[in-house]
Amino acid sequence: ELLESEMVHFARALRPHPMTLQQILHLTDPAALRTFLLEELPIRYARRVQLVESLPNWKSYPSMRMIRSLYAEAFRRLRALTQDDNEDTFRRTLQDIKRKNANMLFHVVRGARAVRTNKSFTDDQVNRFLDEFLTARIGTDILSSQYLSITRPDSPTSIINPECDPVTVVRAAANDAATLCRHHYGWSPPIDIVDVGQVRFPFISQYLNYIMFELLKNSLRAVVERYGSRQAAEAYPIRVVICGDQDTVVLRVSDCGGGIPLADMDQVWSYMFTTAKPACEEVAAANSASSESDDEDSDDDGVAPLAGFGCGLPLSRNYACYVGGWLELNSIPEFGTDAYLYLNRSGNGQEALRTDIAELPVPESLLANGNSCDAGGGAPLAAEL
Ligand code: W6P
Repeated sequence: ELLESEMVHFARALRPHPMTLQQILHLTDPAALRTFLLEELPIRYARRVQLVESLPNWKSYPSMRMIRSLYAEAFRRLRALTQDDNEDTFRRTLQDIKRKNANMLFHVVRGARAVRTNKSFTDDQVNRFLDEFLTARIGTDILSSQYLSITRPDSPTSIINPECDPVTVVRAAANDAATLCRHHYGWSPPIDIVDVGQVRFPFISQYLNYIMFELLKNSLRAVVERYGSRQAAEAYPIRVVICGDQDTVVLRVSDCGGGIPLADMDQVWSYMFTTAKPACEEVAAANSASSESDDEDSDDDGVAPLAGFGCGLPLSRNYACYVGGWLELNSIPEFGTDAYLYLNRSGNGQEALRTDIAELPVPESLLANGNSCDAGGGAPLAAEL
């Protein structure tokens, strides 16, 4: 009860403080960062709880119940800490939260797809929910990772690379994507990396790697399917251009893989669609897997998170947008596709967190009896969490 009302208070009366990569990069004093995070993370987790509760009938979706309870638990554990606890206690708490939340992406995308099967929402609404949720998740993830990175006993460092070299990142992503492509198809099309001028900028290398790996996989697959052999594809290399000015780093990936039908351009950005398998099959699988209990950890078998999950493009754009970047796809049907990734070079873009709360409905936990709500009616659950 105390926890519930405290979470409501945090979510409604307090605001997260959107940061820039430059600011996070310079949070290098463990004690100061801990003081900040002891206040900031509970605010952000409480809002995540409230975001889940803003979905009508969220209680009828096992994934949503699980997500809510994971964040409520994270909130509770952080609020139980005080300034007097030592750095190690705080560190272990963050590590534990991180470990418990490792499959969050899987749960929320699956949950959102299940929500969508009830007709009370449009794709647009569910996609917007996911964009807001996932952007907020990147934020807490980076802040926690920053603390864990600067307090690492072996080599304390920042989660943000102040001198991120996009060419090095692209080369690594291209090698990985080509290896995967060869594994899958037996050969892989050529990739040309055009390095125009020595760009260095503060960024999270893992995120840039994720985005470029995702784009290159798509281009490779398109070229493989269009040309059929390395020899035939030799004249149509995938080209990556890396350049930009003082303010912006631009990475363009061009392929001659036949393009995307213009009518399909919208669904490329939807979390609800996947080229791997139809979203409805996954939802069906998810529903049957979770109808017995809330144990949804069947995905946790060491496979790379979200491999083949089918929403790499919207996720990539979400990463890009987190600090004021942008990702765009342009198709020439029957010819090829250009992907443009724009990133803020200064590191001064603020986290794209929603800081207003006016539109959020009164949280259910404030309402009289717990089993309220209407709209749709998902499968009732046997057991409460
Ligand atoms: C395609 C489809 C696609 C998606 C994303 C990036 C590049 C490409 N190329 O044919």
